[in-house]
Amino acid sequence: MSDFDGDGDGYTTCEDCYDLNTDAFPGQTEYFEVDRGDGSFDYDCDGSESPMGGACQRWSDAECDSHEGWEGNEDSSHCGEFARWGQCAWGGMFHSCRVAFRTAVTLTQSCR
Ligand SMILES: [Ca+2]
Ligand SMILES: [Ca+2]
Repeated sequence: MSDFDGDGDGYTTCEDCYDLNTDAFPGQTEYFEVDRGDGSFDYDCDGSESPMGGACQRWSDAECDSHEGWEGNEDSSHCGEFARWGQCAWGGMFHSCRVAFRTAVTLTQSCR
């Protein structure tokens, strides 16, 4: 069983974090809007679900204005769901890096 490759993506069950989807394998570089089949968006098998582009909150004051990102923390809570994306801006009542309201659009957050 150790060298079995159920989905035929070239990775055996030892290496493949999900052996029922050819898009899920170690080193996957694409992002996906639907889960891989078991509710997880960890397509690249690194053990976490990372949204494409990152969240505004990941950037400091100095970096914030030069990025676009997702509203909220950089976690998997919006993978596959609609989320706010836009130009990041520092400030507001929370003194943090957040999506500037006027630039926000609603997109499906893709992850890997
Ligand atoms: Ca796979
Ligand atoms: Ca991952």
